[in-house]
Amino acid sequence: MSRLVLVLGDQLSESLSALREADKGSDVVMMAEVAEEATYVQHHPKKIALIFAAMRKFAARLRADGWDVRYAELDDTGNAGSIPGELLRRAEETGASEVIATEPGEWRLIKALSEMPLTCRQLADDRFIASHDDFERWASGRKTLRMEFFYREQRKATGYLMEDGKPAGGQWNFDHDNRKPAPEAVDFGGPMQFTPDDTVEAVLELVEARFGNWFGEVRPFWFATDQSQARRALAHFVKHALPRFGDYQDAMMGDERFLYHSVISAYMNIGLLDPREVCEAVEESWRAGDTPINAAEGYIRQVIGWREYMRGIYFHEGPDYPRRNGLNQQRALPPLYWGAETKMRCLSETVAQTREEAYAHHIQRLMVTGNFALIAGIDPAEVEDWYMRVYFDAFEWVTAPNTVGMSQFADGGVIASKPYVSSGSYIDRMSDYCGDCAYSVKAKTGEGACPFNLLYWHFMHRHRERFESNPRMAQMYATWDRMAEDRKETVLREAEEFLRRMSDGETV
Ligand code: DLZ
Ligand code: SF4
Repeated sequence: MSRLVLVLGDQLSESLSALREADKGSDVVMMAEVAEEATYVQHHPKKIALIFAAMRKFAARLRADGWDVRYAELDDTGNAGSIPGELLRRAEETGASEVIATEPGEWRLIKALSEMPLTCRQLADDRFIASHDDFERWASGRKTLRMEFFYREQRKATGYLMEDGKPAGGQWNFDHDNRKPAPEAVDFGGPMQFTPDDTVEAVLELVEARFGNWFGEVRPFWFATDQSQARRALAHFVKHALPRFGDYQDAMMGDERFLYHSVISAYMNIGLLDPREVCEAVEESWRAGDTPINAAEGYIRQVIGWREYMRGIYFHEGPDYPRRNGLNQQRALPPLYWGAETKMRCLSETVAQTREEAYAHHIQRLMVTGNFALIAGIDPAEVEDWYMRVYFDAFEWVTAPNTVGMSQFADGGVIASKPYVSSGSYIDRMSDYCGDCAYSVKAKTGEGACPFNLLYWHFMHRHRERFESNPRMAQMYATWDRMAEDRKETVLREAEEFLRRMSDGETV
């Protein structure tokens, strides 16, 4: 009897464990665009378009390869509207009584599959380098789960950038070379763009009709939607941007949204690119002498270190993780995150870019939108929902640890040893935003003072009990304590006033 092989919208890899396990001659592949996945968060329309277009092309490729694929488009009559519903419908249609799946990247769906009235085997998702067991072995008995040590294990396990058992270049991490401020000009024209073909165009029309009024522009749409395009985008990045990626990876520029970033995270996350092939391409460029070690190491660390570590933490910590609120922050996310006018240029640029591209790079996410939410006391669940909604690469296994843990310090310090907070001076050093801002980054108080300068101290003050004994924050508390009393009072009063006006819906 045939079995159903589930392929989800972020499992578009021919090497998928469920496909490897299945029998092309007798099993049936089930793929479905379903309302439940498209609406459980209001994803950016570009993200939905990317996933649906890539799903349609992947289904066509499997068919060409001889698979029997049952594919439901969102508007098909009979579409059951959810993944379990579609599996049941296809089971009835084909007589299958068993489902082979690759474990989804979200607790919600893992649970839904395990509760179905069909036997569903969930196989390991071995597109990731570290298995759950590998991560547990690494985590067990450790007092802290810092990324850097996990990353070193991953380097040893994969052998990337290793020479005679030692890290190439004599050190594991070249991050101190990777903090150059924004350059005068960028000599990279940005990620490779693809003109929509008929399949993509049909999806764009569907998404415009169904989700066009959600946050985010669907056009222009230029993402890669199949493996061969994604590979070309990767090669383009490696050749033209990677050599400078390291130097400027933390810089931000108003007119250069992509700087030297690869913008391939979503391709990896939905399965069009394998993380190993990405690392191999980067390593090859370094071995050929085309890319310096700080760029190659910085990039590979994001893939085998940071990305795998995020997933490891998500599964290690359990289903309650995305809703943790360790600092008990309760303020509502202000409308400026949805594009309402703000005088803060760093935020208006980052949100405008996010709306148009469904993309912002890691420092924009961490030190602009994330930093502001943290120092303004926003409820981390609202921040997490925002990140899930607005970015093309957002899936809970990565977004929850990145937002709740790393960016909002709401997991009680599992991921970060101190909160990622800064005043305006960090943004000023790393970007060209402050020059054209209505606020003055140099002004610490008074008319026109940069809100980051006020809120930074407000955050430190209101969480003093939690952070005062943290040695990495001692210096900041010493600086605060040296300030004159009346100055401290002014800072806190102006910060309160700013927060009140923001929460009252005034343009700030
Ligand atoms: C994100 C997403 C969206 C928007 N739509 C679908 C869909 O219609 N069908 C599908 O199989 N998968 C979709 N996905 C991806 C799933 O939400 C994803 O597999 C889970 O969140 C687990 O990571
Ligand atoms: Fe952002 Fe402050 Fe700089 Fe304005 S002055 S861009 S608010 S950091």
